[in-house]
Amino acid sequence: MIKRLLLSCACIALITGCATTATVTPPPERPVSETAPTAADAKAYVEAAEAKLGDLSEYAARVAWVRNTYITHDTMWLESKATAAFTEESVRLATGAARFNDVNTDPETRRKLNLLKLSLVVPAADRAGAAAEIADISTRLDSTYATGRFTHKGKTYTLDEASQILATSRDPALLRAMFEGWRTVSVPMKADYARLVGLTNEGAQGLGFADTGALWRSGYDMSPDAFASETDRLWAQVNPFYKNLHCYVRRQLNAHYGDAVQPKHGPIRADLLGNMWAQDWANIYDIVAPKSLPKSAYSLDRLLTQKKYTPEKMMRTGEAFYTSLGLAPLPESFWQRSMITRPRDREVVCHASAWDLDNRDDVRVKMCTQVNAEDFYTIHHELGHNYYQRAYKDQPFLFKNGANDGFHEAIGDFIGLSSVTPVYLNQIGLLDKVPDASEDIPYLLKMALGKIAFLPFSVVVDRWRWEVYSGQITPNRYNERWWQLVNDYQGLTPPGVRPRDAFDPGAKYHVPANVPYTRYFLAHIYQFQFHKAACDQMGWQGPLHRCSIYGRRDVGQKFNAMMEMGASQPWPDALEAFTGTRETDAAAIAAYFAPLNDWLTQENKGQNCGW
Ligand code: X8Z
Ligand code: ZN
Repeated sequence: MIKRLLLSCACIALITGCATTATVTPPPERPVSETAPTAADAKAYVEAAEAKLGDLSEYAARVAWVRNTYITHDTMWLESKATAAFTEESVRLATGAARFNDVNTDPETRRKLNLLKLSLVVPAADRAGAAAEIADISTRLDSTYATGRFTHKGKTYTLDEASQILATSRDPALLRAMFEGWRTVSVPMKADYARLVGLTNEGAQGLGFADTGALWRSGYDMSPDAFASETDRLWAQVNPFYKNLHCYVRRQLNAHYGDAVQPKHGPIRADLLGNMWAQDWANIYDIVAPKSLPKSAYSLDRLLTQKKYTPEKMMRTGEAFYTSLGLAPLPESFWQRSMITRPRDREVVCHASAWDLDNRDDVRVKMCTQVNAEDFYTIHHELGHNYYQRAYKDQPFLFKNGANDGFHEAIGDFIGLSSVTPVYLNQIGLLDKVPDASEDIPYLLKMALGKIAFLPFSVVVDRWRWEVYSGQITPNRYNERWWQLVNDYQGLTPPGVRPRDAFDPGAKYHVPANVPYTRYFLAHIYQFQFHKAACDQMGWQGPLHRCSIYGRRDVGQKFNAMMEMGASQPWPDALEAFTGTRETDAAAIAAYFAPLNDWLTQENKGQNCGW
């Protein structure tokens, strides 16, 4: 997951730059005469800027790839230099774009001038040294996270090892140790992070935004305030369902662990939910599985191991889903250059990401894949980024991006929804027999532990950052406010009192890496809109959770047409092209989970829900 100049998809090529490699013509300098700029000047400015950024981006992406797949003092140095040079250039171009503010340009040029500003996810002020300091801090934060280790009872743990224990152990003391241990890694990040907030705010203000949070909220073809209200509206739509799930899960955890570990009332202990950030609860399915229903007939985790899947085979299986929709196979270079397992002998950024190194064909995935259901899904997620990148590669440079960042995150998740259906797993020989309707509730519950549990987490991360950037939260309240938000939205509590020096937000990748997170909240709404639209297009009559689009070239063609638009139009146009609607709406996710929500409502009768 890496920053990119253009709205910074978690997973698109970082466009940092090295000024010394630039060979293209620079954009026209400020005219010497005071004559007002014309629409033609604006168009020429944008074209020159695109040529320059396009050229710089390949160098930058390759430097970033090397640092991400081989963290050393020297690769950090290189990346930091490249990022600084690129940020300086981008700030110069974005600032220069302001002189066309009052020019009546053609719509395409106007959109590009705007995108030029919005592309700076971590903006620097237009003064000597600002970009360099930001780049230095960013690379250091990201590398501190990636190389983080802690010890417990004499043994050293990486994030993958601690996560594995959180997923499988049912020993509350050990779970707590892993949860707290990982959070020691972010303690030293706090001062850097606080400094970075001030520096990027200065940059955002230089570009005309109130602060960095307002800049991030401006990438959705509406005002930043309207966007914040939009996320409130969507959260309100799904919140009752989350409360239902929370209530049911808390009761099962209480039954399993007893009152001393998980009380009947109040928030849930965050380390009991099977994931380091309690953002995905699917790993505790065994604890919450409905006792009143037949035991689930299969576990994808077990099937993958039984059928001897390897990370490469999982990746090939993911590709085959996309090609079944009529999309082209991945280029040979993908297989040669991707990093799909953790290398034995060097430090890397393990957090999964998908890259576009040359804005054309050199797409790759970087992942420390493990053979389990979670990574099977993540592979489909990452490949979605790569297929989007390939679809819009013929767009002009500033439009080579998602319709918005939520779209970029939703593509692969939409495919992922079909890729875990029993009917598809049966078609590819992973599952011998498709279970009957008695497995619908267990299946939906498993899905909800992933998808519904995630929603409030994805709200918390950026609520916290928006408040940090606006100055509402100062460093002395960083951690306290984080847990307040976790309590309010997720209804969770840490397993014990947090130390005074803790900086727990830094223990989540996207905070040190400065990747905006609301994209994932949106993606969790969009992917169900895509899924429902696709199933409707197929004439699917059954329940949505049983629908799989595998092999449907008709759906693939229409979907690719939307992806080919890239960022060339406001996102409602893209949404409309595939789904027929211009609104983000939680009705599709609600329809998908409706049978489960009804079942949970019954199960929770008489319970004192909430916290
Ligand atoms: O960061 C990711 C992807 C890369 S864009 C692996 N995700 C979020 C996370 O891990 O926190 C996917 C789901 C949410
Ligand atoms: Zn992603």
